[in-house]
Amino acid sequence: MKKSFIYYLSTLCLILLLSCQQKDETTKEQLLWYDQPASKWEEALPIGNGRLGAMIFGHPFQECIQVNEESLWSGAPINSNNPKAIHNLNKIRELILSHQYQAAKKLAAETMVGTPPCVRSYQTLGNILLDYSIQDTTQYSRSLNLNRGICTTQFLSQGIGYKQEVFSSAVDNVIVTRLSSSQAEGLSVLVRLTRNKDIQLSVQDNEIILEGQITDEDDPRSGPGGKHMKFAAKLRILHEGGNLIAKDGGIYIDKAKQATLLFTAATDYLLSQLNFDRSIQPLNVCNQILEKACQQSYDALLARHTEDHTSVFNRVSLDLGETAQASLPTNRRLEAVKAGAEDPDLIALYFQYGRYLLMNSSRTPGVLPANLQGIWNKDYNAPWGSDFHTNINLQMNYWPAEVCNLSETALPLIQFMEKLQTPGSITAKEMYHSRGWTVHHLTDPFGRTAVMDGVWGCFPMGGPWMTFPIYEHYAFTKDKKFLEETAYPILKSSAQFVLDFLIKDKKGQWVTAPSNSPENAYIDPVSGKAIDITYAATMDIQIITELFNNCILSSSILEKDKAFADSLQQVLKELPPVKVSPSLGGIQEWIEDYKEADPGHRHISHLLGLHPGTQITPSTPDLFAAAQKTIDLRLSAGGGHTGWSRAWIINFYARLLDGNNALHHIYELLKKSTHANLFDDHPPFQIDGNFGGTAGIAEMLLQSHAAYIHLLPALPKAWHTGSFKGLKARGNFEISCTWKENRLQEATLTSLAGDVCKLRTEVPIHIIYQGKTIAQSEAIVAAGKTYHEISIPTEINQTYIIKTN
Ligand code: FUC
Repeated sequence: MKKSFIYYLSTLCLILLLSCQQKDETTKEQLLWYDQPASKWEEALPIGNGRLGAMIFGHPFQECIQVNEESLWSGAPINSNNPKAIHNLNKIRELILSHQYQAAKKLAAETMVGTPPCVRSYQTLGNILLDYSIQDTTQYSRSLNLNRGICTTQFLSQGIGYKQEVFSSAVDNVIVTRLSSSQAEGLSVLVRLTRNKDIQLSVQDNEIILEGQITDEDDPRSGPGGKHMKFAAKLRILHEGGNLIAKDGGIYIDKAKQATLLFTAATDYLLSQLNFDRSIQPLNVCNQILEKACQQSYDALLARHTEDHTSVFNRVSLDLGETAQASLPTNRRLEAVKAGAEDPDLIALYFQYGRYLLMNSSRTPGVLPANLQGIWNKDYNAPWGSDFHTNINLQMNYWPAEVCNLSETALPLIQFMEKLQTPGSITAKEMYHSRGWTVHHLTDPFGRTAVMDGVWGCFPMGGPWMTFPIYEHYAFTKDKKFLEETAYPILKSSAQFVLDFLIKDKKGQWVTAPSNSPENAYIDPVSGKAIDITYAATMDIQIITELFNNCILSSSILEKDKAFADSLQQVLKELPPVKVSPSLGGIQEWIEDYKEADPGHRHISHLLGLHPGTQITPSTPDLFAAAQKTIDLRLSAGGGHTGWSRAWIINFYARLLDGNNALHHIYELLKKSTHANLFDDHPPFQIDGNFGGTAGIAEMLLQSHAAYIHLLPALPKAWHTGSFKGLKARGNFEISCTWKENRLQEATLTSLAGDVCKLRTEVPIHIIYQGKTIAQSEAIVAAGKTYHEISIPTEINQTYIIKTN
């Protein structure tokens, strides 16, 4: 590709042009853009509609659009609860409580780990390949417009201009690819659909049809093989000018002016059964979707998609200030950051990209939550199966959902959890003789809830932890019907599991056993060896506290189940306290002050109470200070080395009200754990870091977990001037805010539920409603610092202006 000054100028003009298209007055268009095609998958650009995802390479000669359908998984439902578990549970507990950890671990490995212990993998659907009959190009650019959800590739070749636009429409349930040329008869391209495994392909007139069924091999780790999920995909070509010719297993578009490719896919997976439903004919589903979509012109498809996408995406904007790098291609901006440059606008782009990725991997028409890779996966055997990991990763995926004004993205997770209660209650009963439901450290779309992988998978608190986003959905939306009909039954059932699972230790405290602090180990004082099995790891206590508090609050809001709530309250009093480690000064991770086996471990589970939990705040100064110490210790021993671990650290610093350190770790995330397409690099690609990073940025600007809304709680020095629009706070408040020279200027708060609003700021403020000042803040001191607080009753759907004095 030629590079010259003129080329750069023209590319820049192109980008400016792109970003001006359909510009909403208040929203600066967010673009990822490049002057080279993607040379590998981690440089390609993602689109999605919650169900159909695609990665677009933007290659001018041999384009590859790798496609996914969210439910296309290998494997099948299996009850893999180890039948020996229940007969050995008491013995394992006795061994643990008498500190015979090695023997406990051995017995747990023999009797608790699932049979079989592994899930299979989320799989790629295949590739749409486009071979253009051209050799060289100039003025190449490709971009992803986050506001509109459109990926555009443009270039010139021998005087002809080419443009490819791809979007995944949630409204019409199709991926639309528009190919156009600047000349009549200018577009000649061979279109193919490929997959290496388990399919049959056929071409009929203007359609390429793929039908398949995943065939799994027998595997002692993953279970019996067989003919499993059925799937189909269909691509229809609508061309303007020229001819279509069947060729090389695909369709050659010969000398057209432009063409529209409509693509859809389906499987016979049914969420309500967590299983295949053989009455579903995937090809029929594809036909129905395509017939409907074909009734729309390309312009109508585009307009419907854009309207829908922008209505969700444009709810939030963020301006952190710009530097000269803002006009560079995204990969160069990232390289500059890796070389030490600051680029606040790249951070704003990263934030918006996280929102974009969440809305495109977790919304209707999709039914499943965002997995380890969202919905984007190129492999048949993805890293960790691209599964739903429930000891941090799936939880992290949903941290931005509510605060970033994407409440509906939480619904696929919540619906999935509703269904998971069925196998989860079988696990609770068969393994632990408990009521309620749970899941251990991972699951798949077939609802595997047993102990998976190995002894470190003995994490029965996975289920209770999974319930946090359900209560958060209520706290942010104040939807009482949702609380009553959906949230509370799941929370209550989870709490019932905990009640039955808890046992008394020798001190008379309620404890979990077996337990672990996810994937970490300590030095067993008896054997001197690293071991991971324990009782009442600090994280368990914090999870139970959050869950029980959420249940107690729900019961009081719904005015029901008082006796049950009282029983939870009683148990809360008898849990071991969260302690400061006498030897280290940080939060103690284990029930005893054991020596750490891996002081720089990526999981920092014992800080769950700081984030995402609500138990460690400035109102608990000793724990607050110890949490800070914990992070220092982890970092000084090399912690934070995976993308998601770094992202969690950003959230921790935000909650510690330390904006400068939070910002430092945003830059570390960009420098060490980010691909050229801004995908998080665990390594390899894992999407949780994107979502955790996005949530962390929001958490620096607005917090509401501690019974008040804290405006700009962790603003770093370097973000001296900026603004955000449309973030959400608990209580269903929508908030916009501007600041200048590191000082709050003005904020507006719209009350969408008419709740009482309590605000905390660093500067004195007053509130104006209908032109009149209705309240003045009062100074308070918390954690040794002066803040200003104000509390007002609000009217539903009314906006209040917050001004500094
Ligand atoms: C947990 C983490 C790993 C990885 C995996 C998918 O097991 O400890 O780092 O993120 O999930």
